[in-house]
Amino acid sequence: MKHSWYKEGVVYQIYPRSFQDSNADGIGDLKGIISRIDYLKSLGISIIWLSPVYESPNDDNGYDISNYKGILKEFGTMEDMIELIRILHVNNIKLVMDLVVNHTSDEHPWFQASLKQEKPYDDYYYWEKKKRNWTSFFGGEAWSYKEERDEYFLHLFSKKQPDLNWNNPLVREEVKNIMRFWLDLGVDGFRCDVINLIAKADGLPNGKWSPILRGREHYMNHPKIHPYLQELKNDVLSKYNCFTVGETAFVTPETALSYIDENVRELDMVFQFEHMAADNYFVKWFIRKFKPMNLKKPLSKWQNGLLGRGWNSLYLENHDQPRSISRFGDMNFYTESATMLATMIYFQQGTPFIYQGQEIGMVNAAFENLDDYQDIETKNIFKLGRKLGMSKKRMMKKIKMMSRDNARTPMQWNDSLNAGFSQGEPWLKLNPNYKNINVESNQSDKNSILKYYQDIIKLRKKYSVIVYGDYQDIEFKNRKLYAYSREDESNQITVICNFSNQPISIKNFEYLKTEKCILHNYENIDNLSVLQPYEARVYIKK
Ligand code: ISL
Ligand code: CA
Repeated sequence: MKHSWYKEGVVYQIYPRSFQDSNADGIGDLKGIISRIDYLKSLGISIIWLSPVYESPNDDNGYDISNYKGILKEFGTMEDMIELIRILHVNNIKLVMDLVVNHTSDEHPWFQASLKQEKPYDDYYYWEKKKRNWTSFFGGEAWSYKEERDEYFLHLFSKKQPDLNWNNPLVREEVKNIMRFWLDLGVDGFRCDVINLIAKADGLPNGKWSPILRGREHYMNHPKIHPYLQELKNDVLSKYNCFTVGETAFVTPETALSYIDENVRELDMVFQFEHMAADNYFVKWFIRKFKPMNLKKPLSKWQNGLLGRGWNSLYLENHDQPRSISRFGDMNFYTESATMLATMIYFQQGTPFIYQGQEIGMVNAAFENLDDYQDIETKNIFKLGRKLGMSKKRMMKKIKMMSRDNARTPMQWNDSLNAGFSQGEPWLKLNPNYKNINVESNQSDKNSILKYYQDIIKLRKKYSVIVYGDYQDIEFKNRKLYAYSREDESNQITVICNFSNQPISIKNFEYLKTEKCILHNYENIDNLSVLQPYEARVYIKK
């Protein structure tokens, strides 16, 4: 694989609303982020992905943008933003912005003008006399009526997130213009929100029957997307030293390669979602019991599927997903399972993405009361479930496990008021466990999860085999074990993870006794041929 800075870096995702508040209004902000740069440096990360900070009515916490070139007042000013970019760069940290261009807010001036059929905006969105039967990602219909035009418009997400009409060359010019604006300010790339949904089939036909996302065959990875992405690449991205990661639900390695193959590179990498279904039936509300094999299978499929052809993104968490320890770990082996999960994912081939709080072992908040949740998706799904006849209890059980707010509770810095996040009333309740789980408690414990993340990042910088080496599964059929090797011309490493709460015998790995263990998550290795519960080890051939 060709070498690049974004392949060698480690990305840290900041959800600004919940990271650090600087002025006691209960909402995280840009000045708050600036005040925490030392922490980010000490973690060792080299790239930040910042979730949206643009002007927005906040129907979907900033993923509904009303001004792409303005900063939401709650987060600060454009001066703060420019200062953040400057100071990150001084500290050798790059910044990737969230580019949300499948849709805008309905309060964006383009939509307001489109409503009034003002030229040239009349055709910036999808307007139809007859509604289609498509359903939305957040539940309910995806086509809604507007009296002003006596027409229906498309919104794959909330009613306040109308989809942009990418057929319109003017829309594409607007997007390129936004990208240039931010790249010229110095940002180093984009995380492209739901980018594989931007192209819709001509004529917007009705969808075939489906219990979820009816109509999706007319917009998911639609072939028309490729010329659009190539246009962005040729006219803008290729002119800057930047990278893109596309958020692409519903892709296989094959579809992904149509975007990211080293010879195509419409996008530099994608977020795939197949391993996020390890505890559900592809729709997170259809929960199934977690089985390690259901995590290992898709991860290995992606490692093998992209090998030598495309670059992976490595993640277990983001602002849309519940906390990974709660999903895939074990609270009875809290530190062990958290560090095992980190070993399992971050020694694979690809760029690591760490979501804020993951590195200190934050877990699901699992609030009991619906009123404690703020997320529009959570609220909508509750209503929908009730409408379909499901009991309150059943719906709350799902929400406690799967709500996006599990990942959005404020960052836990210390055990003081509001975990050091804010001197005011936080916009979303804290996880009450912040007294024990926080940055400071991690910093003062030499065996903490945070220390382990720091060690992983240091190792990645030291051994390029961790970045670029080829991946190969070991004993794939063993359901309690996740083991693999990474290899390049000069080095070979072996990663072994016990994915169970029982000791397991690993006699076949005795050959490792001649190799050097560079990382493990127990104080000592008592017995080379037995892995303790959730034990993880990384060996390098001497
Ligand atoms: O969050 C999800 C499931 O709980 C996903 O279906 C999610 O909506 C989808 O991956 C798209 O996510 C992105 O776009 C949304 C926004 O709400 C998410 O926060 C964002 O990551 C609309 O912009
Ligand atoms: Ca604030």
